[in-house]
Formats: sequence, C-alpha cells, structure tokens
Amino acid sequence: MKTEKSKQLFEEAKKYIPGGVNSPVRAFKSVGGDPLFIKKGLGSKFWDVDGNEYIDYIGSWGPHLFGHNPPFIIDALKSAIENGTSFGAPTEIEVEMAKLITELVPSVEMVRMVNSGTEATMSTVRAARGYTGKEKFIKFEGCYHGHADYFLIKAGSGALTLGVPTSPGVTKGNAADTLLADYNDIASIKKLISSNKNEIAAVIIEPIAGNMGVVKVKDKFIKELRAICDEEKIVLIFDEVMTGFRVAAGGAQEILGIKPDLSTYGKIIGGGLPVGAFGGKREIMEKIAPSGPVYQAGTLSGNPLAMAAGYAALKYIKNNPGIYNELEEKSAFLENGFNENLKAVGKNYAMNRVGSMMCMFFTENLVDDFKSAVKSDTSLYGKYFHEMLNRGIYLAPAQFEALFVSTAHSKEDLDKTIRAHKESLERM
Ligand code: HOZ
Repeated sequence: MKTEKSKQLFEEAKKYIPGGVNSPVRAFKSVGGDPLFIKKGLGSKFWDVDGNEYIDYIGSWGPHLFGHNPPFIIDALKSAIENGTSFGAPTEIEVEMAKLITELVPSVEMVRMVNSGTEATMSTVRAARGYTGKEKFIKFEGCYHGHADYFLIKAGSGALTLGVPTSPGVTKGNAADTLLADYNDIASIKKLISSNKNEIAAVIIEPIAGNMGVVKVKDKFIKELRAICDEEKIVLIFDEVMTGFRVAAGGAQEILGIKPDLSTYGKIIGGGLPVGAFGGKREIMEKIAPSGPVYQAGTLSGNPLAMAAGYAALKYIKNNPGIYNELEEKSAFLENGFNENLKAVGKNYAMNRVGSMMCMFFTENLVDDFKSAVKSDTSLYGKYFHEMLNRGIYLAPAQFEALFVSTAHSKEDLDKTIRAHKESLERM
C-alpha cells in the first residue's frame, strides 16, 4: 500500500498542529504507524490522498449513519448555502429541528442546539447544578463526555487510549466536584451518595458506552440508578452523543425503556457537520438563559448549514423507521461472521454489540465495565488494526472505540470485511 502523500502531509502537519492532528485518536498513536489523510468519501467507502480505497467503519466517529455524502443531505446543504452561512439570529429551521427532536425523543421536551458534544455535556451539568443548587456530580470510570476539565477524570476514548485518562491542566479545584463511580455497579453509586448527602446535582452516564469500547448498562443497574436519582433529587443525564439516533430513533433510552432528565446529542444530529444539542425536562430546560438564569450561548449555535444537514438526517430517520432493522441485520451478520472466524482460529475474544455499534476486545473475559475493558491486549489490537487496514478495512485506530455500521454498507462490503477479519486473525 502506497502512503507517501499521507506521510508527507503528516510531517508537514506536525510542524503546525499539535501531534499533526486536530483530535488525538486520529494520530494512530495507540496502534502505531502514521495516520492516513483522507481525500473523499462516498457511501460505505473513503479514499486517502494516495488513492487507496477503504471500507469505512468509523463513519467520522459516528455521524455517518447513512454512509458518506448521502444525496438527501447534500441537497439540503446546497439549498441552505444559497441563503447564507450564518446569521447569528433565529431561523425557521431551528424551530423545525427542535420540534423534530422532541417528537423523536419523548423525554426531550425542550432542546438547545450547540456546536459539539462537549458543549452539550458541559451545559447539562451546568443546568443540573443551576436547577438543583448542588455542586457535585457523578461520572463513571471509562465514560467519556468530551473534554471539559471536570470530565477529564478517568475518562475514556482518546484520554484512555493515550494513557492520560486524567489530564494535566485539570486543577484540583476543578476535579473536586467530580465523583467517580464504577459502571454497572450500583453499590458504588450508593456509597458516593451516602457520603455526599444532598450535595450531588447530577449523574452523567453513557447508557451504552462507546468510549471504553462498546459496553451496555445492565437493565437492573439502570433501573436502580433511575430510582435512586428520583429519591435523591439528582438529575440523571444520559450522554447520547454517540447512541442518539444510532441505536434507535429514540436512542439508548428507547432501548432501555428509561427516561433520563436530560440528554446530550451530537454526531448524527449534525448530518456530518459540527453540531451538539442538549435537552430534556421542561422545568430544567427553562432554567437556561434567556428564559432562566443558567447562562449558555454560542455564535454559531443553530447554524443554518448544520441545521439543514442535521434536519435532513433526522427527517430521513423519521420517514424511514425500517433503517434500524436494516442496521441490526447488517450488524448481526458482521458480528456472526466475526464470531465464526474467532471459533475457527480458536479464540474467544469478547464481542460486544448494540445495534450498529460493535467492539471486539482482545480479551477472552466478559467485558461489562471499565476494569474488564482495560484487560484487552491493546498491542494485539494494533496488529489487528494494521492487518485490516492493509486489506482495505478502516477501523477505529484505538481499541477503546466503537465500530459503526451504516445503511450504506453492502453485503459485498460485509463479506469482504469478514474475509479480511479471518485472514487478519490467522496472521496474528
Ligand atoms: N471523540 C472521538 C472518539 N470517541 C474522536 C473524535 C475524532 O478524533 O474525530
């Protein structure tokens, strides 16, 4: 595989951009080698600057539910751009977008658009603090909620993969109000609540974690968590940046049958453009400025291009509910193929999947929390990643991430991927 142009660009990039990338996981640091620079994408595939073709399973880390450049999103963008790129004043499509989100997700009675998942999660914690008058909040080890200071404590995703789950630059003061619980362990929650009585504003969780690999909450755990939050007047926040509109139109909360008080979104709701959103119970959301005192703002919030792309994506989801069956079938086919291959090579690696989010962990133990996830052999993942890449399959360049299947993946793509998986395992 020729990668000269990517290599040259990376050398140049490193002179001007920290680590040569605008987001750490992209740099291939945890799998070794140099990142590929991508030139264009279409459907299930993208091409790098050297002309190599890949079947893409990161889909821009989640947004591309329909693959790259679906015509209905491109058309929406083309007509929106004719009218202008940003006004900093309200537009009609923001109202349409908010209505559509509240229609698709019953727990979201009001919604505020922002520009990224990080902004969304930051704003929910502020809203919960403003609403409850309490300051502390609980997050779970291995869950990632973007890069606001007080979230970068035992965080997942790039923070975990690059060995800095607790980031320098986060002050003691900033970390002091973040309490850490163990995923899927209700006893750890009870302990924190009893030692911080009436001090906890919120619990934030990825109900289907995608940033320590894919790990789902247990039904009993999440039901108990909901009940405890109600009893203690703690705001329950579901971080659905990854799972929102991906695992079901109503996200993880639809699958789990649990209504959080607040939810956060990103990725799919931007149709590939930079967008985030947070929403939930009216009485909490009305605390947000200007209807309430909790300040939150943004020059490009509700940007007309981002709204046009995101609205087109959500409208497509609303009008085509069958896509979730299609995604389930495709993803189950891939998972079964992977499992058959594992049997054939005598391995029993943990395979976690919820709908079109999947992860193969290089450990034979059950993975149901952070501690079991980090038992994975990340150097083996690195080898596997490169074997797959050499066969034209682009996976997340890190073990603790998700593989995303899109509606654009064809039977041929999936067959090719399963064959590549077998050959890769055989060579390891
Ligand atoms: N936060 C993303 C992984 N969970 C990475 C985003 C990116 O590098 O584009």
